[in-house]
Amino acid sequence: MNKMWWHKSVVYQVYPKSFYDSNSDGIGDLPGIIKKLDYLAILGIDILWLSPVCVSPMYDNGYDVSDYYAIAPQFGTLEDMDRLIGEAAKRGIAIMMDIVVNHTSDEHPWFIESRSSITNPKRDWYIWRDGATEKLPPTNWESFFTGSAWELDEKTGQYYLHLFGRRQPDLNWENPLVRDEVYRMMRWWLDKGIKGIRLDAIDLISKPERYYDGKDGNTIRGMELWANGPNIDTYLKEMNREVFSLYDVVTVGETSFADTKRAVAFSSPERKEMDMIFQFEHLNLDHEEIDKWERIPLDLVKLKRVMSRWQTELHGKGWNSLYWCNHDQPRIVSRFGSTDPRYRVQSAKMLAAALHLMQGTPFIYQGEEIGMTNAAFDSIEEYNDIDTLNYYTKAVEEHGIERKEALKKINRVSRDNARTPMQWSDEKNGGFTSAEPWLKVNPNCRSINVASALQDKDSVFYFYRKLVQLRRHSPYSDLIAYGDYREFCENNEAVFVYLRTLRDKRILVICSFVEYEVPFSLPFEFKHYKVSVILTNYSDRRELENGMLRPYESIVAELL
Ligand code: TEU
Ligand code: CA
Repeated sequence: MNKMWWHKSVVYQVYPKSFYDSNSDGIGDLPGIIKKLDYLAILGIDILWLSPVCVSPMYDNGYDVSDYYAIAPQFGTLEDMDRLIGEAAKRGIAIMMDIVVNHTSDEHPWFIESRSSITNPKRDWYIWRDGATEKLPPTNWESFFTGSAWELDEKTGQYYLHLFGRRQPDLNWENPLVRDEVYRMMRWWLDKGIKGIRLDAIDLISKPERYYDGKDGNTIRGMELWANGPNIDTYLKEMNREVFSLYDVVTVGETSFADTKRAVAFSSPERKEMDMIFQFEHLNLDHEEIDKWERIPLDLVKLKRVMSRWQTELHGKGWNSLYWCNHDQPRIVSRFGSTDPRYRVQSAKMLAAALHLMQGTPFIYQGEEIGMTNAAFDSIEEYNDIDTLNYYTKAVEEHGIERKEALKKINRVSRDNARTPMQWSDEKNGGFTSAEPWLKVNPNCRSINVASALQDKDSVFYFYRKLVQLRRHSPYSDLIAYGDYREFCENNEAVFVYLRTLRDKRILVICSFVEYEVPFSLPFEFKHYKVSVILTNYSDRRELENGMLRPYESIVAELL
């Protein structure tokens, strides 16, 4: 496999609205991110992924773009963006833009034209169909954000397709003019000096030739028709030819329906599509198959199986992204770790070690590096996310679920869990803003915040920093980036154990996922090896003698 610069990189995701507010309007902004670049440089990351910053009505917080060539005024100006690119570069940090082109906002001029009449030249830039009957939409397809994926436009009497919110109409990728415009826009951003692109919901751009009803029992009704649709590879190869191949850029596609075979097709270097993808299998394990709001306990054996399968099946063929968190997912400590003050720090570190020593490019989501937890708001009024609010309305009004019950589910699952403002200090609003924040700050900012993490050498932050250093520049860098992977103790329900090997070097990663003590002994074949501990989340652990692992204990050891 050819070595690429991003094989040893670590990406940090910023959700601009919630990162740092520099001008006291309660909303994070680009100058705010610039102010915090030194902090990111201490963490040691290479790439800064910015969730969307273009002009948008913010119905879905920027994932609904109305002008691809300008910065949302809430966030700043194009000059601020240029400054951010320059200031980041000074610190060795590349900028990755989040490009949303499965759909636009309904306020995008293209859509305004498109909906103006059936004969408008831009009509065909979006997906318009007649209803199946006078009252029924063209098909039974569902949207990701609850309800039908079709919206009737009263004026022209036709329906438009929106796989996400009602105000996020899907672009018609079959139209070559649409594709050309998208590629032109991507080149414009790359010419500005960005070095990475995250492609939002990119596995949805190819719609089927014929439109008919989807079958029941799938994650989302209709998905077998439009997820990884017939022209997906054609479009991505074209995008690569027209855009990516002309620049030194790293690309990651968000593909929520990819299995490992699909992932190899997307990320294999010979196929020239994308560099890596975000898969979702590991985050789909703690909820019911077709309903993410219905949570079930995590089965560690299943999680290990999924992680190991992605490691082995992409090895030498494609490239993995490694992530626990993003702006759509609840916080990982609240999810696979523990928020109990006795275990929060240890479990956050353990989860970091389990992920970061695998093969792939790790992504850290803002606040993950200090072990931020879910929001747990006590009323629906405190939530902002469109997906959450749609679910609440439907659950309460159509399914008659008790308000309290619906709120309980939301507390665990809502995307706002990830979006509460970054906790910088124990000051008012966690030091995020001196105004009223757009979304409530988690009250635990009193104890969980950047300032105190930086002062405590045993903090989650320094553990992440250590993992970043191990990958980027250490005697283990090559092994972490390119080594083989092998899992041990597959059926152990408490401990995740894997070995990475490169030539005669090997490290063993041992992670306990439970809050009680569990017995652990070195796999038999290593009985006679010398064990040298490289990293551990309990400061008093110096050796790995056979015996017990403490709650959430994690040990990374070289076997010599
Ligand atoms: O998400 C696409 C996607 O697959 C989501 O449906 C995801 O599974 C869901 O949010 C989990 O709750 C992307 C963005 O990451 C998301 O923030 C946007 O809302 C969405 O696209 C529409 O642009
Ligand atoms: Ca601001």
